[in-house]
Amino acid sequence: MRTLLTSALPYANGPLHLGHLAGAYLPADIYARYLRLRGRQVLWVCGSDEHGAAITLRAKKEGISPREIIDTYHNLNKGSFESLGISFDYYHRTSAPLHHETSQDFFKALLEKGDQFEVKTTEQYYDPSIDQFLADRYIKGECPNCGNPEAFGDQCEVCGRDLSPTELINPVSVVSGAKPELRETKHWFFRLDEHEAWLKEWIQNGTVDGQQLHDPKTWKKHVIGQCMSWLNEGLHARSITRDLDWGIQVPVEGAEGKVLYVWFDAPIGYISATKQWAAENGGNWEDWWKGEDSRLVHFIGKDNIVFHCIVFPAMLSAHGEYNLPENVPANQFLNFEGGKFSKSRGWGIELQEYIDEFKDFPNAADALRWALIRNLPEQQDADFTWDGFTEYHDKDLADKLGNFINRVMVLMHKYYGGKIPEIHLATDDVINVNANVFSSLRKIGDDIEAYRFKDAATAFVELATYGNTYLQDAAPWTLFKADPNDPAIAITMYNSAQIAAALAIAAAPFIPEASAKLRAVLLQKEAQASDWELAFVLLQKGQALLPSGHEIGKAGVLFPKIIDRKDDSRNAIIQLQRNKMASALALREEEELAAAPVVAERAPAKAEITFDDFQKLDMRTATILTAEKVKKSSKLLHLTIDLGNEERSVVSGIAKHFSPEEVVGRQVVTVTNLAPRKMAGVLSEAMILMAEDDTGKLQFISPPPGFGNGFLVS
Ligand code: B3M
Ligand code: ZN
Repeated sequence: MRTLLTSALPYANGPLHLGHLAGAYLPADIYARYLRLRGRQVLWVCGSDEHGAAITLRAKKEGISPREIIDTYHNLNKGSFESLGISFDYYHRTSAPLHHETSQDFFKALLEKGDQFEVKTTEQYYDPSIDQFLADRYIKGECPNCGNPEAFGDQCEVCGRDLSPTELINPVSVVSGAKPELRETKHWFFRLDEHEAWLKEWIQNGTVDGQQLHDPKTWKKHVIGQCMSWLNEGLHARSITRDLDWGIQVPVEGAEGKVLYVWFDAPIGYISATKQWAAENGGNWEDWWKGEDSRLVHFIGKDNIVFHCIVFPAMLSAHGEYNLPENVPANQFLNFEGGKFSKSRGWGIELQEYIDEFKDFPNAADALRWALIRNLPEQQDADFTWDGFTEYHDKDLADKLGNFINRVMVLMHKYYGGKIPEIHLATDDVINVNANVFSSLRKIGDDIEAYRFKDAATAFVELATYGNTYLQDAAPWTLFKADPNDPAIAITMYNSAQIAAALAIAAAPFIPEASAKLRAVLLQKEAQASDWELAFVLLQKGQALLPSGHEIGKAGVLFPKIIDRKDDSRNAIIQLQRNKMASALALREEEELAAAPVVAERAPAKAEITFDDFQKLDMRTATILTAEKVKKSSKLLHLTIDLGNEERSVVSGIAKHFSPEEVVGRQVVTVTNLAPRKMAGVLSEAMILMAEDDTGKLQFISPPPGFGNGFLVS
């Protein structure tokens, strides 16, 4: 069985930050490393996404070529990934000739089908001062609905209305400020609507033409929820060409000056990366994409779900022969210290910034990976904090993992000169430890295979805790004082060595640098591709990972604690980050003060109630699992919420303020004991609490990040 993994191709027009890493790269890296360690055939491709209007416009604004931009960021992002141990098998780029050719061939194959495209001529805004048609986002004007003078060509961010550029009053080009002209232009539209029926069946049931391709229970609920809200609204033909001078030429006569839309060519980038890898490493790229014994998994962030679960599968199916993804384990978003990552507001930390500023921090890559893994936004948005970084590092890596392995090494050298002692019979204790270590490795592996990376990390920490408890309870140092030849000491040390070796191996997907160091010291050989598989087989047979007589080396303190009274150097590196946050906050306060809005009048007070009245309310924390628009209503969203031990259907009047995609994964506070009632024909069994801000926009009342569901609010 081959496993082909892809991670979203980052745009090569800016640096990546921690949120990106936690979304589509770190989870895939854990998965890829684990499968390789199990001896499976894996190919993981990624690369830079180097086309699109954003790159073109930025180049125009800065007076440089798009090539300069993409070269800079391709190299920067590729290097950052490498420094953090992200182990792609191939990192390609979409400006490569092979990719252009592959994308054009794909387009031509669809064209030849005859029924996949529709060609339409429409009027679009053109900016004469830069000789370019303008993407919807690059036109601003007055909103016909609310009068906001700064509405965009695709949406008004004040009233939330979806717009088309021609609805704007007094439109101007965002790029040049010029007044755009309407000009006719011809485009190719992909008939996504033709694919709606089978996509629905596939997303909901995992079947295509009655054939079971995957088990939908293995997909994340928020992924299916987002897809279904799209599918239920109905799919439409989508334009897949653009009038731009940067990108892949549309390979049709009469289409000069037109390029493929970036979201058409980018996912094909996964295919061309596979081809390039095969060309350099030998192997047949088609086996990976078309083979019956190949599976395809896309790792992405939630903003890319529709493209990977609807548009690209439709393209693959339209082309024919290609496998569909077996899973798309998309992650939600990661915030930074309570806010969104924002370059302009100086909020967050970029990957390269971390690498540079933590260069003197021991195990910097592993420390960051670990903090992110413990707090991955797998089912709901998560929040990265430096407090969390410190705590996960010190409690898990230093106190549990590092401390245990260190004690085993020191004691083994002290009692037995570093050699695993002989034990003369497999006592119950030996059998027990073997079974526990085996089931722990299996649990970690099962969680990884089910894309539950946070649970896998928890199981890994539990194994370290088990080791510490085992050693502490057996207390060989006490026995040694009484009688250094007590056979119980040998059994304890033999068993502890097995636990330590299992930890060193199981650490590999999460903290690869530390794992490699530990494996070298404990196993006394270079880490091997299938170390996990070998360990698994040995343990299953009740055999030792480190047999009697095997000699282990020595390692110093692996993870020196950050909070350490005697050495403040690591904490000082983190303090620097806190200082940066403080200046960003101060700057923001100044700006906000300068632009202080007139405070809107607050709603008048309501009549007094008794405490007993208040006590009657049953309010609980919940997470929104799925969201879709209620048919024939512009105000209502139909949600399902997770209340910890049950799910409920809720109809909420927030559709004017939030799109369904925006609310999936949000944690909220709900009133759960209102009598159920039907709204627009849909049953509502709870109410979501919202607050209205100065501008009249509704905002969620949310518990702090990572809070559980179903907890009583009072
Ligand atoms: N470059 C968008 C993004 O980075 C896009 C992903 C392409 S994956 C084929 O969010
Ligand atoms: Zn508006």
